Amino acid sequence: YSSSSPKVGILDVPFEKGQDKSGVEFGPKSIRDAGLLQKLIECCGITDLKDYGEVKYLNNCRNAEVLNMKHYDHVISCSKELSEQVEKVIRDGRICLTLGGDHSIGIGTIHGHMRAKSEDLAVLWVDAHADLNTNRSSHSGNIHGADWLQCKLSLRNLAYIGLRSIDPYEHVIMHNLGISHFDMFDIQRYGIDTVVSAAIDQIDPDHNKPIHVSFDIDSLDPLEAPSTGTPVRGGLLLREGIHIMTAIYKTGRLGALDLVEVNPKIGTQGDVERTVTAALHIILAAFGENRRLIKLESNNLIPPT
Ligand code: 6HN
Ligand code: MN
Ligand code: MN
Ligand code: MN
Repeated sequence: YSSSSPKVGILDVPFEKGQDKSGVEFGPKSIRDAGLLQKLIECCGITDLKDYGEVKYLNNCRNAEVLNMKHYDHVISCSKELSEQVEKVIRDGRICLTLGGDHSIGIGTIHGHMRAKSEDLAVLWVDAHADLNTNRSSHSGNIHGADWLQCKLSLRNLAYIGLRSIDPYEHVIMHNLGISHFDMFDIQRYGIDTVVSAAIDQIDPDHNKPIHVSFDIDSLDPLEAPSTGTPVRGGLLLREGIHIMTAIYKTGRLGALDLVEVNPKIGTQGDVERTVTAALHIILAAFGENRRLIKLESNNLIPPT
């Protein structure tokens, strides 16, 4: 990986209509208020950081009603606009950091990333859930858990880490289509370092593709990140999440990162702070925070006299 710091572009998507709980639309603001931009500069040495602001959309596909897909029209309208914005950020030569919002925004970010770089994109989906339902299989009708298969992404280019709550139908699709997935059992058994290398090897065997990471904060254990809409116990420790992102940083091929499902309206003030700082650490690790510390320390070592 190169030692010069990457150019970064940040997008906010205060979108909440892919799920039922209000508050996730304030995720981007809560992460920014914790000092995101300044920390990217100070802790990761990012010198070229451009703020693209908030993605706003017009709901202009009113006739798009799909059975058992709540707010399908909004999700489609927002995804289209988001896709264009992500494409623009990446065409500007930047890594696109997208702050959600619920996880339905992954439809737009992956689509935009593919348009800017290549359809041969490696996607790592870090989540307690597989988010693989379609309108026919979903029990909840919530799109954050559904249906981004429509994009042209080859399923060989997709791997999951952190799974522990999978609907029966999702498990059937995952196995029938042979989608790589590493659940909590695998992490316990092999350790996070082995799991993340195996995941990267599966989706990017020649180590030459742009990488997209879609990080759902609920992949972390609720002890680490309680303020989220669908917490599931038995999840990743923050240090495991950080390890995943550090491994991605070291590839030097991160093209876009989504950080989604932080809901600052859930839990106590302490819960929210904990969740937001966890999100912050995940993002900073993806941009080399921990690697940089190691480098700085070794440069500053004063030999004994
Ligand atoms: N998330 N599989 C469930 C559903 O509603 O389709 C849960 C999805 C949760 C989505 O937060 O990642
Ligand atoms: Mn998700
Ligand atoms: Mn999830
Ligand atoms: Mn399985």
